[in-house]
Amino acid sequence: MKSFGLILVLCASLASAHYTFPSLVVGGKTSAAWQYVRETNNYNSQAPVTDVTSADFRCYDSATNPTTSTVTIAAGSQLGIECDNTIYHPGVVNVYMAKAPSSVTGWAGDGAVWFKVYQISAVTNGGTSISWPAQNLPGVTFTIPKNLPTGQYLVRIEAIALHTASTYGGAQFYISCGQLNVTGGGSGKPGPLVSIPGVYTGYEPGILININYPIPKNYTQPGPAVWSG
Ligand SMILES: *[C@@H]1O[C@H](CO)[C@@H](O)[C@H](O)[C@H]1NC(C)=O
Ligand SMILES: *[C@@H]1O[C@H](CO)[C@@H](O)[C@H](O)[C@H]1NC(C)=O
Ligand SMILES: [Cu+2]
Repeated sequence: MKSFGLILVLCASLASAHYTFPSLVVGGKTSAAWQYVRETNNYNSQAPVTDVTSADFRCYDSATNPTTSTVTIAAGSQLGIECDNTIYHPGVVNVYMAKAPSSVTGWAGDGAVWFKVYQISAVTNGGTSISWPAQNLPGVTFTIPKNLPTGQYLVRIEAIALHTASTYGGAQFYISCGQLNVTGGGSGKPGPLVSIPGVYTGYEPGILININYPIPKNYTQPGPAVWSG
């Protein structure tokens, strides 16, 4: 319980403890901040979203009305999504994508169009320990599925911080949406498809959870299974 109190104090006192995901890494090159990522409302405050039902749970950009460029990337190659800090808090990561009907510029991402392409979960050990492989990473890197159809996509990262998640609405979501032009794709059928918001109620065992005591025996990653193509 001692370390739980310490984390709360650190969280409240250090704005630098919070983070955004403003850059993409394509072909080993890191983009400028907000070049290919829609500028989020928290670009300055870095504060999280906590209401999983709000419209801002999707891309967190209602206040910025961002115009963003689109980066071209080949299916089967690596995409990085970089943090402006590190993923400071204990928690997990999900990355979703959604295919735009035509140009992704200005496309909102409405409807059941989102599928998961990557996740970093927790490591449990029958109740003796729990660890968070995403914690302190400078960002995430994953492969755009080789069979993903060619076209334009939104790519949405959510880093879920769980240090204050033991009451409803306590989990903190750090969110960004980037714009991708995927080339050389295949004929895969991505799924399961979900709506965002809508994918979570906030009562999931991996979202409403006390990670400190008792130490969770198991951890259930929020959201659908990863589509790997
Ligand atoms: C997407 O990539 C194709 C193939 O390289 C290119 O012709 C097209 O202009 C690109 N579109 C955007 C929006 O970057
Ligand atoms: C652990 O597994 C049990 C049994 O399936 C489930 O009820 C519980 O919600 C899980 N706990 C977490 C934190 O995912
Ligand atoms: Cu915090």
